Amino acid sequence: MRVYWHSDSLLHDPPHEILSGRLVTYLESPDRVKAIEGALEQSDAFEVIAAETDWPEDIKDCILAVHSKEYVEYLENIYSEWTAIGGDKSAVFPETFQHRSMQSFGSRNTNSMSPLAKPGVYCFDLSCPITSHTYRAAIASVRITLSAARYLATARNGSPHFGVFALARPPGHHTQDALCGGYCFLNNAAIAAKYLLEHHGSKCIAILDIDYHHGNGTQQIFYHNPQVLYVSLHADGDYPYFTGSSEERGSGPGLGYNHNLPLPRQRTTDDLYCDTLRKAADIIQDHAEVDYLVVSLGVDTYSEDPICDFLLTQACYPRVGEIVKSIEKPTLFVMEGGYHMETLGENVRGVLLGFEGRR
Ligand code: OKS
Ligand code: ZN
Repeated sequence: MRVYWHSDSLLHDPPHEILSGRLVTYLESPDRVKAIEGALEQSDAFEVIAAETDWPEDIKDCILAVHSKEYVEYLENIYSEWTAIGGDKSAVFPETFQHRSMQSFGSRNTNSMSPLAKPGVYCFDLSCPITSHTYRAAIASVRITLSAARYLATARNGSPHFGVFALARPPGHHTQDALCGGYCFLNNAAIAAKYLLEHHGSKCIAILDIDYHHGNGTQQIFYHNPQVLYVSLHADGDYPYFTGSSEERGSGPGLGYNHNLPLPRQRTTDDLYCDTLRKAADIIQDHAEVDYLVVSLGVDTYSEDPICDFLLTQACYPRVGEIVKSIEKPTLFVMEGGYHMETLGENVRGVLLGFEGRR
């Protein structure tokens, strides 16, 4: 299986975040990429490739098919605006959040706002500090994902089990059209889905999100869109807290194209997880029009992960890969979460080898 990565994705390295009120070292560290790459290089099943720099379609247009221009300009420019008025040089952090009850006095154009105010419009939490290199890293993450998507669309050899892995970082599934959070700046999986629809003649994409957390961003981006079927397994009632209920089914023409399968914290075992994943696979297979599968791959479902309350063992990951394989679609795996450094690489490798029918 081909694996795409890019060294620029390591440049995003914020000093800290706030987790349950504590100032801690940033969990979503560049070492994650090195750990995953190291584990994949131990197997001859993988070929690791640097994402190409020449991109025929304009990468910016692909991003703007998902995210607003104002939001992308925020990511690009806020660090210099913030430091110019004396903000801390390590990273931009929100100082306030524009709560919905504070929006009723006429919405001002964010261009006229102080650099101290903008993060409160474009961020929903404190996990998206923007350093001098964050924008560049986020673009690299998109480049990785689009390179993998293009390879999937052009080089697939007719086998229904054809897969490719985008070792993307920073992750993406929490980013909405104009709102970042949860370590995510640009929604890689959503951008890839749009790219396959608009540039490779796809009629319908399924996004299967198996990260521990609900992908509120991907859900929001495609909530009204019947061309993208979003199916998510995630911890019930955990971060990002306000989304992920099974009652969120899509809206307007998108009604019926959003499926949330929340799982109980403290009680989700390998068997319950795999049974639920088979239900997700059935939902996707019920939509014969799906021509590509995008998997938002998080392995923060592992029991030892620092922010996980499931009971999964490492033996679960090859089983997850086999179930994804059973969907029988050309498949783009896109990296999302996973923070237990000792097992992160092995667990990702387990999923991908399970998909390939190997050990
Ligand atoms: C608080 C961070 C809370 C957890 C963020 C979860 C990120 C993730 N600063 N999403 O899939 O793994
Ligand atoms: Zn996660």
